Amino acid sequence: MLKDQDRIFTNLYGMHDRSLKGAMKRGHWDGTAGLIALGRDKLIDIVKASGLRGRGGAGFPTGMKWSFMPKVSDGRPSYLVINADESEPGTCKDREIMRHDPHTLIEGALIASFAMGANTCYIYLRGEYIREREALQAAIDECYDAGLLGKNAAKSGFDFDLYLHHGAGAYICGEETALLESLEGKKGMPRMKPPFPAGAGLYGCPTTVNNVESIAVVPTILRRGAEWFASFGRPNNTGTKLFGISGHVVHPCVVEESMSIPLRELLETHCGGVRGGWKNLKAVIPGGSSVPLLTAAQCDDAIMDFDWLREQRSGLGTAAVIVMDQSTDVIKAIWRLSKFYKHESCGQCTPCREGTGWMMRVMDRLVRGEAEIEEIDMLISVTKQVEGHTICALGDAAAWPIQGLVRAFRDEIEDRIKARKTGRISAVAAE
Ligand code: L3W
Ligand code: SF4
Repeated sequence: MLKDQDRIFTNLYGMHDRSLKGAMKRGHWDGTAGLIALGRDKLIDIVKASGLRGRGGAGFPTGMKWSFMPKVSDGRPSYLVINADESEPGTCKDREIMRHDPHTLIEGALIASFAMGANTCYIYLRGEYIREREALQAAIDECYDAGLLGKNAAKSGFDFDLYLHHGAGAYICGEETALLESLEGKKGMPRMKPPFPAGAGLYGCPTTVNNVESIAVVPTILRRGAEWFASFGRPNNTGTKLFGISGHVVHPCVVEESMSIPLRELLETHCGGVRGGWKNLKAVIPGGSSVPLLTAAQCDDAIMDFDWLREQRSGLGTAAVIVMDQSTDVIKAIWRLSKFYKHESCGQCTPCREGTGWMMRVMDRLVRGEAEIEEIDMLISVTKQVEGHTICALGDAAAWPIQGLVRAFRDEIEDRIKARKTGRISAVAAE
């Protein structure tokens, strides 16, 4: 379990002075110019050595991503874009950083932008995040007034501007290239990759898109050292991590813990455990709605990191842990996600546009027990035709939870169909 002194986001735990003065008391903005003076290569090397992997869902190594940005400008400006479009169902960890610790993010934005040669950074904020917009904008204004942003930011000799852009509430704008389209004033539709944003991103210029948490941990990594950060978790899965736990636990919460913490320890230490006790657990979605669920048996040994969960054919994703107890209609829970993905598909590629509708309609009948048993295999076949055949990851995200459901709960699906046929149950009311 993480000790208090090893928490980066100390202000999430009731201190609540998010002003510049409060942030400085906690050590933020202390010697920032000295950190910048380390130079671009050294900063990137430290982030690489820390083992930090992207906290937005994919877990791509952050230092490596930064190293893709041009060392010498070809005349085009470079940009850092911070993805604060936190919309993955179950996920509300970045919200906590922006509400309570906005200066940690802003200082991280300055240092990261310097490391990538970007004089401008945009924070793309989820449309529904009104309080977070107020907190961030107030902090940005304070920083401009104090000379921490703008010309010669924080007396570093580096000119740096930071803008807050408020989105309009579309999930797909959290996909990095759709986000860039939206920032350019267009419809939020994902672009084909490659080219990756580091080659051609915002306005066709070199761009790195990073998650809020990935950027906000950087100043502390630099102050406390790469080795300190790398001392938490397992090899290739290092650092402290925010987990957002919701569903059937006694106290849902967002908490910072060591990467690779066992799931059971996470829930029992911080959430009062599963409602009705561990034996009452039915399933857990460990990383936001896009990853397949874990069965209760898998949860017994579950380790909360990228590699362990990937080996279980699930994923850490955004570390949004959704807990379901025995009272859960798990078929209906996954059906609700299917409805979400159908609604959020941007519609530009056929397998996703049509496939999400197909999947939702079959799931609709499975919930009611009205399908034929053979349709379960047909549904899996549809998921395989969507998975890996689309422009962006939303297609995969729609397919994987259904595959996980059928892998783990096929008996329950079949039982419902049989019970409906024999008149043992009536239609389960789907919303
Ligand atoms: C240069 C290469 N750059 C990859 C970069 C790429 C991106 C990052 C990860 O999806 C996942 C998705 C959601 N040269 C590169 C390269 N990059 N190869 O690395 O890329 P990628 O393609 O692995 O993932 P992605 O498209 O960024 C993110 C999943 O996260 N997810 C949802 C997250 C939702 C939120 C939210 O609401 N805040 O984060 C949860 O699991 O399904 O699989 O920057 O450019 N060769
Ligand atoms: Fe749009 Fe879906 Fe294609 Fe992504 S996979 S580009 S959301 S249609």
